[in-house]
Amino acid sequence: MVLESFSNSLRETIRRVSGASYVDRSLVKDVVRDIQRILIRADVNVKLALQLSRDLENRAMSEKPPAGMAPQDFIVKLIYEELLTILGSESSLSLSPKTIMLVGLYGQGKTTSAGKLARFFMKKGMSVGLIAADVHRAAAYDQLHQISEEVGCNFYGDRNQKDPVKICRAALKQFDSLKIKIIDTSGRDSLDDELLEEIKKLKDAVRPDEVLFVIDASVGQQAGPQAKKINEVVGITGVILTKMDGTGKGGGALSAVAEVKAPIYFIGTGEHLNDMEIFNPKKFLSRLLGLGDLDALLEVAESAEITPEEAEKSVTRLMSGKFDLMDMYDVWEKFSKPGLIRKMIDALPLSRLGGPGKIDGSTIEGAEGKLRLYRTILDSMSYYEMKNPEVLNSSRIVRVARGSGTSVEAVRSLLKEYKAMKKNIKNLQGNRNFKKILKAQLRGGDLSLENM
Ligand SMILES: Nc1nc2c(ncn2[C@@H]2O[C@H](COP(=O)(O)OP(=O)(O)OP(=O)(O)O)[C@@H](O)[C@H]2O)c(=O)[nH]1
Ligand SMILES: [Mg+2]
Repeated sequence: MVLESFSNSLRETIRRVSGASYVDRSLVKDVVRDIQRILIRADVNVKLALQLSRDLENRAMSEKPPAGMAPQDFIVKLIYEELLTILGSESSLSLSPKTIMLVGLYGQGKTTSAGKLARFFMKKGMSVGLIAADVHRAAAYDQLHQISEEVGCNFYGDRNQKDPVKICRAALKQFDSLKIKIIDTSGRDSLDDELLEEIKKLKDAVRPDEVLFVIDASVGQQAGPQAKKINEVVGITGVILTKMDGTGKGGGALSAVAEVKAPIYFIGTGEHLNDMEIFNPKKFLSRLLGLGDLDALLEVAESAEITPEEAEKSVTRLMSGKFDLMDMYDVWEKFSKPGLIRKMIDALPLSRLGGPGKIDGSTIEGAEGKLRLYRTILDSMSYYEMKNPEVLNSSRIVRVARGSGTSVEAVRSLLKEYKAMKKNIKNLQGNRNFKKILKAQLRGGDLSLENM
């Protein structure tokens, strides 16, 4: 995977910051130096790496953590925010009808991406036409034609026509009723005036809504100047970063993206036409850093309601494994606001939950309803029972069920859940990341251990 070593070293740095007993000038200096070295090693443009590390240092030295946020977490937040500036703004390609022109050098993945885009829009129920405007490579026509058959979309090409402008004019006329038109253009092995001239002419004639720059994630330092030049000539509106499944350093392509300041819309993750993902810079970076949806966590932490000391106390108690029904009640009473379970789950790294899509809306609604029911049951227990759940035998269970106006099954299911929760907490003991998430959630007044 591209960026793997980049990711590993960044994670290492994050771990070092999180694990530091306090934050001082020398830690900040060390971290800034680390980040700078990691960026340069990943092939990020030196100027950009220096700028970023300088900004990071300035912010770390001058800004104060918001109330309730530990200085360590604050430094992690700054690293995250500064790295995000390289990845560009968050923006997705709209689904309105449009003409898209793909540009880039030889072999970067333009033709493949044209097919992937076609499939993407087809899946959204939109009609698509692919236009073969690469007049230089003899096999280009056949390649795109074959892709259009695989995708099941319209195709326009003319083997005998050597002027891409004429091809596009005819194609757009024929495709007038289609929602999406995608133009595949020629590449060159280096950026020459001929290519620039060709794509400029084409752009002026066609006036596409989007000019997408296709770039292989593993290209090195030459990526920046290439992107800059193409941007000057045709104005890049978005980027498709291909071959993210490859073994490159990735920093060169990212520098190019930072240079043109256009959003990355998609990343290519394989040769197959399904291997394309919508790019979300925040999610991508959080994954790279191994932090789950850090942004959501930080938002929660920022709306601090209880003091860090209180949060620390609760977390320490939960993590100690001494967890009785009183604790469970405490947690539920404090944190059973509607909507918060979703937030908590969304903020967790997906891997810990067994992959995306596992937890849907109805599960969450169910969890919230159950939470209310369980609180009613707990209200009918004595303090002694809550501190010593093991004394809850059949007769006590019947009494609690009656007292709370619920059922024996409901009480038993609460006890079952309590046991499972206790076991989960035991299993998660010592997991630093979990502790951090928990702490942040507690500070924000949001916690449910349901579904974990
Ligand atoms: N692994 C991987 N391979 C890719 C990806 N995208 C494209 N490729 C491969 O890269 C090679 C070049 O892709 P093309 O789509 O032909 O590139 P192009 O920019 O159209 O190339 P020219 O038309 O020659 O300028 C092909 O072998 C593709 O299968 C990707 O995301 N991952
Ligand atoms: Mg091509």
